[in-house]
Amino acid sequence: MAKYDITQIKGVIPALLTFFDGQENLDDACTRDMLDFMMEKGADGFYLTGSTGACFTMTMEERMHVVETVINHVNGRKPIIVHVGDIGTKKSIELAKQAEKAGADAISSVPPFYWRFSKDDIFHYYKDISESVSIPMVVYNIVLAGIMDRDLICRIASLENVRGLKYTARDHDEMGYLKEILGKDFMIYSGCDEMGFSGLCSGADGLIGSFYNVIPDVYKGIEAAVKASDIKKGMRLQKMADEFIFACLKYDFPSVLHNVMCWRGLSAGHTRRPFRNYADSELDGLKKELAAIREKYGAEELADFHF
Ligand code: MN9
Repeated sequence: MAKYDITQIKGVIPALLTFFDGQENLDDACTRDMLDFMMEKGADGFYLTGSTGACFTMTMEERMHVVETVINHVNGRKPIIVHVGDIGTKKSIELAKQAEKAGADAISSVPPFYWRFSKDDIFHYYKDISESVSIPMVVYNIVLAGIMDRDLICRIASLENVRGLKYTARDHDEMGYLKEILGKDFMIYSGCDEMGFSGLCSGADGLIGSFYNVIPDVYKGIEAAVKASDIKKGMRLQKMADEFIFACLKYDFPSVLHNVMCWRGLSAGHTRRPFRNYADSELDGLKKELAAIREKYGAEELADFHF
């Protein structure tokens, strides 16, 4: 049973990586360790089996297994949003129903992709999925993908069970506008980690993204700075986070995140093909760059990384 109302789902929410073992099988023990680490560092909830979680490389059963493993382990301590997106509505409905049954607090989905679906097709995709369950739906709009415009988002947002939007973009005027017109109880999550500070300043209720797997604590600092109207501190932390992110993004994503998490003293598993796994020795340059960022900012937040 869902435990949290959508309006309680806020703060820093990792779009959870999926942790595989060396043979590309799901690694449940590793997943539990990673959840513990993130909760210790302040994660306010989890967004499962999204693109950071390599969902489109997984079978339906595997996606459901991750959902069950995470929900059982988190055990109501934090809210859980499950990404159920797929190109087939029927498959997404199946995933949505399982998520609800497993105890998820909300579902989410990217719009159907690959083929050029009409606006009506996309509207009906969200309608059919959101009406198949009683937990709320968070629409996921990656602005750069150019699939949904403002009118379509507002049309989808008028559906009864659609209660939030994950908005991934590098500018926030549109996001702020949507928050304004959709109202305070319609939750908006900023999805671009490089823009976390800006997102919160522009009215986002929370942050959902991939780097919160690795440095959730840095973003808790950003969130606290915004709450305290400490612009200087918020900007400094975001600048540091940006340099950290840009350094990592010179390598294949999300593969590299598994290695970077290991440098925090964790055993962060593997990704699966076609994503590649890096040998640590291939990442000496990245270690040097991240160490230099730590030095430049005198960053206590990065103190426990072994670079
Ligand atoms: O979930 C992620 N966006 C995409 C949101 O994967 C498209 C972000 O967290 C990015 O990975 C991050 C790095 O660019 O901002």
